[in-house]
Amino acid sequence: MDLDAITEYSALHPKPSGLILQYGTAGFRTKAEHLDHVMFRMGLLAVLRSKQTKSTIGVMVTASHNPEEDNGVKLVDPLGEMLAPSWEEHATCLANAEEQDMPRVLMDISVKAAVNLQQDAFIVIGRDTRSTSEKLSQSVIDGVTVLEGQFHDYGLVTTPQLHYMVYCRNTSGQYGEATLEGYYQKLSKAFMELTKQTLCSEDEYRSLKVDCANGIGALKLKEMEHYVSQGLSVQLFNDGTKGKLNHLCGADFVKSHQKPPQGMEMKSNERCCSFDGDADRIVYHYLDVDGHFHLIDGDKIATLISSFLKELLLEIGESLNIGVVQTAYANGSSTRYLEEVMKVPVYCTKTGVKHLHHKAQEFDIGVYFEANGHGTVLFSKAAETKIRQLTKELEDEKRKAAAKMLENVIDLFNQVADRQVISTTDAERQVVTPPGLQEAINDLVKKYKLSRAFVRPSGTEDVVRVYAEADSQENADSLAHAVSLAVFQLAGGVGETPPG
Ligand code: G16
Repeated sequence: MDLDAITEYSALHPKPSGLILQYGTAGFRTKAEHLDHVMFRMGLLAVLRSKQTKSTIGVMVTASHNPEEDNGVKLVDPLGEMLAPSWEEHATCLANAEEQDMPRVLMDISVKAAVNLQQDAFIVIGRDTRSTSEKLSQSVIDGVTVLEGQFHDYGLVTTPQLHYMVYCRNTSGQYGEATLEGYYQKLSKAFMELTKQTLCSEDEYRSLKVDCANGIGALKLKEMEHYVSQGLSVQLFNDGTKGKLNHLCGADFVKSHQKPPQGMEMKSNERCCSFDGDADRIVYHYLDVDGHFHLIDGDKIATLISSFLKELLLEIGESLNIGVVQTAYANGSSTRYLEEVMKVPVYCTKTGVKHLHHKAQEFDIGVYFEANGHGTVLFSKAAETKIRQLTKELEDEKRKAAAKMLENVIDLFNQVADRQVISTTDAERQVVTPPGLQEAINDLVKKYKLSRAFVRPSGTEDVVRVYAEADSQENADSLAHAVSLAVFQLAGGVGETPPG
């Protein structure tokens, strides 16, 4: 490690004094102007992680659903999953090190993590459409090159695309070809095969209006459109030509406001969906004949997918186990439905794709979705092998067709993964500190029927999130407001009191 070069280049990416940042739910996130040093340092860290794992590591520059002014960075581990927790700690240490301590902190990490510094390193980099992303990804590249890592810059890509590239490269192309063309080919082939086997041939099932949140999803869907055009006809809205990223549109807006995105014409019974800023969330929605808005969020998507998979397994006559993983945000009715009607075991983890993904790996087939639209289905290696084998061995036509459908589902799902006053436990459903807050929430919840509420510090924005459900929208709103006031009073809220 050339410590002099590190010191010299690090001075070109100075850390604003006093700034302390944390590797949060999905990496570092804050105002873009505070991130240059973090990007440079994550370039350095990615090289160390690559040397340690002897694998390609990904670096994605994005702040996803956050406002346009924010930016962020997350590292992608060898199998396309989120960075290992012990390395999140190294990332936080390195991001917060004072300038003069940088070489020492890097050496400490190398020793602690037993990094062989002689090993080659390869990093792939991607970014979203934020105006600050290009310059910030250049700072990542500066960090990579100063440690003599090799890199490939994929430029503008969605977060799932970068995860895919990492996984492909680390499986020597077995998972797919590490190019955008390879990504579109793989997904569209599975999608087209699957739709051929279902009742999707009628036009009304084939058209989809897509709210692209004015982000990268628009560019990439335009590229992908012709690969799937025979099975799906998409109409793009909020494609970034005029609106602002994530502003009054996109999956986060639609989910949290429970209303249609601006900039999209919706007629009754048309199928619509929304992406977020880096296109790793999707929620569906439609207006019914009376013009009422309905949201098909992650909870409902998980329910539909697990029902579909259960039906296929039943048809094949295979007893692979299915588990569904949710977070505290999952609506209580969806959990009850899955457990009591579908008879599928449901587990709850902390917010963050990394937590859900980890739990979902325990099953033959693990379905995980956050209510906000992040999610996928994981097949264990053994389950995948079994299913692929059945497509060849089964003689009964119906069973064989069901096995083939499952095989296409495997290929269709991109299986790679993903304040501080308040602390929580029980998968973030119970507050531990400040004292008295959980009791206050319990008292409020008792006043409403079929109600639940919880609060937790966000890991991506400087806010406390409040969740509430009850037997009617009005009661849920009123409970949410009462809980917000309790948070404000007991956890030292700043600014104006939450409006009713
Ligand atoms: C990220 C994470 C998600 C999480 C969301 C909100 O999403 O990947 O798992 O649900 O942040 O997290 P928090 O409530 O801690 O702010 P994204 O789409 O912004 O990357």
